[in-house]
Formats: sequence, C-alpha cells, structure tokens
Amino acid sequence: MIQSNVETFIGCESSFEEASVVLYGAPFDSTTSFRPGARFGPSAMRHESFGLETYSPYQDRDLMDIRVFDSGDLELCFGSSEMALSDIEKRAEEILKAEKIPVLLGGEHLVTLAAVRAVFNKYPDLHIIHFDAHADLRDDYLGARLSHACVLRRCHELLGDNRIHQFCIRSGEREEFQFAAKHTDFHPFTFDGLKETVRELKEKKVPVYFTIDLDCLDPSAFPGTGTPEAGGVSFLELLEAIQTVSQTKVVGADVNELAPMLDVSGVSTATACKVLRELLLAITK
Ligand SMILES: [Mn+2]
Repeated sequence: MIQSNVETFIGCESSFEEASVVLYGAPFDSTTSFRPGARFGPSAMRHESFGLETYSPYQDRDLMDIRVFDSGDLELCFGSSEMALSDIEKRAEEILKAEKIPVLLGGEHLVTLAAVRAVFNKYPDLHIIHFDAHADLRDDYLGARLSHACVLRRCHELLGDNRIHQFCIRSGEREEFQFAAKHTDFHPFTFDGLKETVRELKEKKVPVYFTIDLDCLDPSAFPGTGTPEAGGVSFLELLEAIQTVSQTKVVGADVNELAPMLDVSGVSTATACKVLRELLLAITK
C-alpha cells in the first residue's frame, strides 16, 4: 500500500497500541533567556535520525526490537507558556493513561514542567534525575516564574526536598547553589555520586522522571544550544550515566535544549539523536 510521507524518529514505527514508549515533541522556546532556536529541535532530530543506525553497539540492542510510537510534534502557543504547558501536560497524561512511558523531545527546558506535572499526578512518590549545565533553580527570571531558568524550582514546589537529583551543574546564581545545598541532592560539574543515588532509588523502588538538558555535554561536542557552558561532560560519560539511570524505574523522560540552527556543522543534532537512541534502548531493558 502506498503510504503518506510521515517522518518519525528512525526505528520508532510501532503503533500506539503496541508501543511501550511514546515520543511526543514540544517545539517551544518562548522563554529562552539567550539564543533562541530550540523549537526546531524535535523536527531536526527526526530528520537527522536517518543518518543513525538503529543498532547500538554500546548496548547490543536495536530500536527495531523495541516498540516506540512517535506521535509527532504538538502545535503549541508561542505567546502563552501556561497554554503551551497545559497542552503538553494533556498529551503526557494521555500516554500515561495508556500505561506507556512518555518521552518528550524539547524544545527549551520549561517543557519538562508539563511532563513532570502529569507524571507526578500518576506517581506522587516521584523523584527526578536531572542532567544539566544549569541549576534551573531561579525563583523567577526577570519576573517570570515560568522560564527555562526556573523549571527545576517549579518541580521542587511539587515534589519537595531531596527528591530532585542534579548532576553536571556548573552555572547559576549564588542563590541557586545555596538553594540546592538545602533542598536538592546536588552534584556539581560531573556524574560523581550518580551510582550511589541510583542504588538508593533502586532500593526504595521509587518511580523516576529523567530529564536530560543536552547542554550538560561540553560545548565542543554539543555547540548547538541556546546557553552553551564550557566545562561539560563527554558523550561517553553521558552514555554511561544514562545506562546507570536506566537501572531505576524510569516512568517518564525528556531530551531538551537542542537548537539545531546554532550549529552549522549539524553535529549537535546527530549527537542528540544518538543520546535519544541510547536512552530509548536503555529504559526499555
Ligand atoms: Mn541548561
């Protein structure tokens, strides 16, 4: 049968019914504090994914062996963060209701708040594992409480103390670092402490939301992002960390802050695709 030309992420061609994981894109970047362009992340990843093998030699697993449905991008209101978040939350809710794992493609990091709202609603004992260059713990950014610079602070208001586990953080205001010292499980600069955190979360058998801001990677490996920050981790370190996190009960995840047009070489988009492939293969083990 001749079919219409619909571009999914490579190897993610399962039906919704069969799928254990559902991709949904949130092409939103209205609160980006510096260089915009993350709204083009999800579509760029789908297109670039065809340069990637479905097989991962790191994990000896293939996307063709797992069941992922790609639901495409939401049509979001750029003029209202609250409306955009509401639409993302509704989509996440639908996916969770069908007992599937929602995996969100950003967009800027604020979109994570919507997914966390939906996942927290289903799993009130939720923990968050957060990889990022930035703490994202500001109470407001130029007066706006809905900003990608505040997203983990808003998540903290839902989850409370010591349930947000932050890694690779190397940028923020002094107040954010002071807030983190009191209220989150905070690991600056590297993945040091991740294995211990994962061991504890496994023992407690708690559900985990896993959010990857791709700017945790060093800008030499990942320049295509709105607020690049020197001193990041390597791809191989991120890969190992993803495999470590996948030992917990991951009930939702996202990959965000790719701004493809800020990297003329295209290597950032290719890297983002590889991160997503490894994440999908790891959480479906
Ligand atoms: Mn960031």
